[in-house]
Formats: sequence, structure tokens, C-alpha cells
Amino acid sequence: MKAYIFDNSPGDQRLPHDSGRAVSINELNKLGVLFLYLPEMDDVDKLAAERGYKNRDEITISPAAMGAVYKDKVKTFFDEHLHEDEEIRYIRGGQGYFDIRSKEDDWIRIKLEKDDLLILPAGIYHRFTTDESNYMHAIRLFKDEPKWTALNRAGCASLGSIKCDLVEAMYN
Ligand code: KMT
Ligand code: NI
Repeated sequence: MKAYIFDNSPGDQRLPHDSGRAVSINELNKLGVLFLYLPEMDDVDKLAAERGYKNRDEITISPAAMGAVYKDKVKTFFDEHLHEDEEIRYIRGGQGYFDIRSKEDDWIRIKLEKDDLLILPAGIYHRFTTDESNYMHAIRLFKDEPKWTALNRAGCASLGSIKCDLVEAMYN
């Protein structure tokens, strides 16, 4: 795991975009974002039970696993959005970046790789991309039934006062 302020330069989202400003785990914790390095699946199971997680699925994000839709999927994951439940991502292989919004509305980029586990609080704006290796294998843990609904920020903003949950994009 490595976290830093995203450099906001245009160009391929899968490049590091490292501004050189590091972000500490403590700063992540202040935003309600928790990070754990957990090589043992047993510990993940314990954590999930303690936090009341009932469901999980496994996803491989790669051209080999997804075929022609890979590009679109990665584009969709990279649209700024939030979820109504806390959720856990446990990386089993490959690498990728979760970008989350700081209090100042900067992007904090979190690089995750095998055995990294990230807990995102409910309601935090984020987006995800693979890196140049175009491969991530992850377990997604959900509190209840998997909720694929992502509330897209751009959609909400453009609708002004209309309730955000009317704008839904399927994330399955
Ligand atoms: C999300 O919520 O943005 C995702 O689940 C991205 C794919 S999981 C590595
Ligand atoms: Ni998401």
C-alpha cells in the first residue's frame, strides 16, 4: 500500500499520477478509511464476521477475464461515485488504485496489491482503476445483499436538488 495526492494531470488513469505528496495511514483513518495488510484469509473472515459482513464475491478485472467489456468496466469504475454501505476490498493479486476524496476535495490515490485490505466508509466518494498491468483479482465484501448501485457524483450534481439516489448506474 502506498497513498499520495493524485497529481491531477490529464492522461492515462492507469499511470501512477504521483504528485510526490505522501498521505499517511493516520490521515486515511481520519477520513474513516481503514487499511490492513492481511496475508491470512482466516483473519479476513474474522474481520468480516466482527463487522457484520454477510456477503462477498470475487472479481478478476482484466482483458482476459472480461474480454471486450474490460475497457468499459474500467471506465465505469473510474467514474466518481459512492455507496450507501461501508465496504471492504481484499486484494488477492495484481495491482490497482483506489482514489478517494480528501476533506479538501483532492484525490488521494491508494495503491493496493496482494494481501492489502481496504475498508471504505459508507458515503465516501471514490473511483477505481487498474494500473498498467491491467490485472486485479479482488474479493469484494458486502454488509448485506451485494449492492451494485453506485451513486455517481457527476449525475447528482447535474440534477441539482433532485435526490441523488435517482441516479443509478449498475456496477455488476
Ligand atoms: C468500487 O466500488 O469502485 C469497486 O468495487 C471497484 C472494483 S473492486 C477492486
Ligand atoms: Ni465503488
